[in-house]
Amino acid sequence: MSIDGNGPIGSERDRKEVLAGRVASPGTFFLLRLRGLDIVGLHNASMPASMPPWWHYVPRSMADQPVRMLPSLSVSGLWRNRGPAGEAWPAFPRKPVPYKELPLLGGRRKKNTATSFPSPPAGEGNKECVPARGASRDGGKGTIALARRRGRDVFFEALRQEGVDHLFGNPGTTELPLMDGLPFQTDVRYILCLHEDVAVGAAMGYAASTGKVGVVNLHVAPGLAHGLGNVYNAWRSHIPLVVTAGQHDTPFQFEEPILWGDMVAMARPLTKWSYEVRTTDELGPAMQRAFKVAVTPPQGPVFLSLPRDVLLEETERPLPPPTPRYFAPVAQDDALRQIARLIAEADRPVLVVGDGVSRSGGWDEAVALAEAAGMPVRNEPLPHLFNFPTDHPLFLGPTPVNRRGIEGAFAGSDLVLMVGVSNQAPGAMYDGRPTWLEGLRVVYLGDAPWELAKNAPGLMAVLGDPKGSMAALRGVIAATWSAEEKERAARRAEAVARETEARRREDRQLAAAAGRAEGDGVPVRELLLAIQPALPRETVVVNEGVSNGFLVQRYLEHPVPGSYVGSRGGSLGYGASMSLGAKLGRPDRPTLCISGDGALLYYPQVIWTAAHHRIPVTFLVLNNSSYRILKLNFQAMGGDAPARGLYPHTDITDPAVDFAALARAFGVPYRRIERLEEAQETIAAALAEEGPVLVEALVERSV
Ligand SMILES: Cc1ncc(C[n+]2csc(CCOP(=O)(O)OP(=O)(O)O)c2C)c(N)n1
Ligand SMILES: [Mg+2]
Repeated sequence: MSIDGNGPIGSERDRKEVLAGRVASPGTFFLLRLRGLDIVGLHNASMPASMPPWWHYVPRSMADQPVRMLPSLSVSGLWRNRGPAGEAWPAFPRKPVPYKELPLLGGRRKKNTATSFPSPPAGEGNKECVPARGASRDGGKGTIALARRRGRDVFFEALRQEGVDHLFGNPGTTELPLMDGLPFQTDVRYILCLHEDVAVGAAMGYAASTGKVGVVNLHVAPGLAHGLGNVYNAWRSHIPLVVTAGQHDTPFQFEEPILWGDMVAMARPLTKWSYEVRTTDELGPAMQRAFKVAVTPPQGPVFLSLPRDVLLEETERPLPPPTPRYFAPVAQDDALRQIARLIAEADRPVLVVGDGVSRSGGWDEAVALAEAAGMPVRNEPLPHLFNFPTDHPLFLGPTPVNRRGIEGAFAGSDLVLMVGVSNQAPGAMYDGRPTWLEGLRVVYLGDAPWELAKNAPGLMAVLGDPKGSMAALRGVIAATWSAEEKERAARRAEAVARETEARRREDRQLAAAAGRAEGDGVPVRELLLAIQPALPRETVVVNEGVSNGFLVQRYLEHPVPGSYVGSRGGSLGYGASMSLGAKLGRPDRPTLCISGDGALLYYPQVIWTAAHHRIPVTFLVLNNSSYRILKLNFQAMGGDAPARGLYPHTDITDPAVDFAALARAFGVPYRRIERLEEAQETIAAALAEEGPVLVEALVERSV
């Protein structure tokens, strides 16, 4: 629950306030003062009829908890200094009582002092919620919960059941029923974003950093339209999202009121499932299905339209329990044997790891497979994630996005094993030939059937969970390769390791020689090499570097799972937005967001959300005062304008954007990198700040 929009109950701040407050147990209720409000909860007990519906149940897992755990638990109700019937609650004593001396409800002291709620065991379903005795349907046995509560409370129950603790959104009148429920639940923190596309991007970042589903609530039709850029990115990047939007009351829609639109149709082409919930009874099952569809491979966004009446009306229907989602159909043994044979017979096999590897949790399996088979490794082009430790001796680097780059990357390879790769054309420039090389001998393995061999035909397309299938493939290699074949693989691995080491030496020399190269601004490659030592290993780099995006992939390390977050969609305005959710999902990891100036200027108000909710992201803007990529692409296209040195409407000058003023406007500190030697220290200092910081680097402009 968020009170006054200041974050969820359970924060350190609450702990201090509870220390200063007092819990009393008048009968079976508990009472405490938090953030200046008197909060009353019902503790698995009899239930006055005058209570509003959300009091009718408490989670079973809470029923036995001593009240001293309250800061991490659900509080069932909230009142401002009076009870539901208007009567005054007992006054709080003036003198604080120490936290540990708070009386325990039910008198039982549990050893368990965990700070989070255990989720119900699979199959227990709604036994998690026990009704108040007066409200139960089974003579008070308390085993089924048929509590009446509003639709919007069911919405929050669904989030809690999925372990989703952040909801990103931008509200309007049609979202007020949901907002009205926010103060009465403790599990979800609402993050206010000042544009719907920011909210969707933040949910994407949250999904990327937690592996959970990102949930976002948008305003009705035009609000959804605002968010579709990032829904597009999520769709191309296979990011599991439950995108919701408020809709007008079902009977009102006939009149086509202001802001109304057919949102189901709007969202359909970019989602796996798009649906308008018709009744409050249907809401729980619809939420359950939405989560299921979003996470089933290939993952992706789903959309639910939530009419106001659906959220405001009451239902007794229990929320369906989550279906345990265990997805591990390992590729068939016969197929794995054929793949193992193809690798054994190849001279220069290469492994390409795609986002499906990270999503299946398969980093270790990819490393073990590459080592066993002596295969050098590349990350897939235009990745959403990095899928192999970049500091591993077998790692060759990222894959370029255009035909020429791909030709170079795979020159001489006689077998490419692509695991968990999205097979889209990753670049935006067509040069008259297919991006993926005809004639390349490719084996596809992954859990997204549509992607397998989608563009270039291959030797084999094999359906299977990346993690499990790579582990099994390694097993087949170990069991079936001859000693000679294993020896050959080991020699290959050694040769690759030597190449990798030579490349790393070159990088270090570049970094050391940097500084001399500065012409019309700080050179970006050298800038990245210079800041690398300031980045702790756990750092999450969110990349929207656009013309410099490939350098971010290539010259920064992404050594552990989750180190890199990008988008496969290319709809600008995702980076800074995603970094909000990425940091909220993993507050323990330093988060550096690298954006082009043009990219950041899609939604500079992201910085306000970071400041308001105190989300300590370092925003590094690579300011070249231009849409540089468009100049480069103009040159590649060879049009009439660039032949005369003209690049119409690609400069962000006159006036130049004042990023220092922008930082000031949103209330965050500002730092500037004008020279390469300032870079490392500036980034280290920014990352060490407690809150968000905007760092502007004046980078080279030349094309
Ligand atoms: C929503 C959206 N609108 C427009 C574009 C077209 N576009 C692609 S790159 C780019 C410019 C990016 O400029 P900047 O972020 O400064 O990066 P730079 O090219 O300078 O490195 C634009 C406008 C896009 N990809 N997405
Ligand atoms: Mg730029």
